[in-house]
Amino acid sequence: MNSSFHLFPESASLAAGRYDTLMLSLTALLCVVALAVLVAIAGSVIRYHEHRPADRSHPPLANKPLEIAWTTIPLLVFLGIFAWAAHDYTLLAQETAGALPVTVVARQWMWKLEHANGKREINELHVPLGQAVQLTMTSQDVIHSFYVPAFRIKQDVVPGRYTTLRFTATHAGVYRLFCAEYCGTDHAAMQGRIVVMPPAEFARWLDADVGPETTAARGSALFRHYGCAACHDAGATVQAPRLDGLMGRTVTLQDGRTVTADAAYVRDAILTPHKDIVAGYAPIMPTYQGQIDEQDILAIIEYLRSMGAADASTSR
Ligand code: HEC
Ligand SMILES: [Cu+2]
Repeated sequence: MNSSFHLFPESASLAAGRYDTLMLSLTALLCVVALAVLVAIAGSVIRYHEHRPADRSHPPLANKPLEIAWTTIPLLVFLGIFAWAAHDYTLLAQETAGALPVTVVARQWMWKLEHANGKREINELHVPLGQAVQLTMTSQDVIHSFYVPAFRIKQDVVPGRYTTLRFTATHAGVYRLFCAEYCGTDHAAMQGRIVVMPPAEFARWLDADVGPETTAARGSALFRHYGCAACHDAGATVQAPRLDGLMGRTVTLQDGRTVTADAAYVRDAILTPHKDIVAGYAPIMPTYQGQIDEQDILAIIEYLRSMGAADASTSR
């Protein structure tokens, strides 16, 4: 990073390219409109200057086609811009199959990140160049916001729910990560770095000093540690649903509603088990509210995911 003046921050992701195009197009359009208004004002000032002969009778004038045109054309143009921006925006939250999963847990005042192989980082995220990365984020205290100007991405990180963010870095380098939601005394210090590396170098980095367990393996151990296995594993004497193949499946609840088992559903099942009861089962699962932290919940979800995703046709 050099100190010379930049009108825009560096542009280092696919989203950055998309948003810059949108932003510049919008600016260009506004310039055209502003210029047209300025020309009209300047023209009128000259033409109707006090000392110039001009028709000042001001006859009423109606021109329906003109009025319809200047109403509908801008309307269509701005609706078009809305559709364009909305499309770009949805791309950030869309899950992609091949994306590299990274979990993010924010707290006052740091970022805790974990890769699927169990490698953890604090205030620093290493990612490979040119590969999609999928962040699943939550907060263990207040609302934070994950903001990387060079990637043109910003997403609130909210306690009690998962938000996602997807990006593909397009330039190797080191970029700044900020918290963009005022979150207390040291909010300004809640900063980090995103390190974008060539894929081979990233693979080496990812495998170096990695802990003994993948996130899924840690989740599996936690599944036993918290006693989940005693009810949910095959052979348990308790009547509880098997959880393999759960992720992505449609679950029918006791009150007749159906929900898709995603990360948020599992999190709720663990913390507020009495909210959504699976059809055909008794509400005997204990709540783990206050006993399990966000990173452990994410690890259990990763474990459930590793037990196979459902094929979309199975439901119950
Ligand atoms: C005392 C037995 C028991 C324990 C311990 C237990 N559960 Fe459950 N769990 C159940 C039962 C019974 C249900 C079905 C009724 C319901 O939805 O509450 C269930 C439902 C679930 C569901 C929804 C399943 C589906 O098919 O939609 C998930 C996910 C889940 N449990 C995860 C866990 C996790 C993770 C743990 C450990 C942190 C755990 N459970 C601990 C008994 C238990
Ligand atoms: Cu913050």
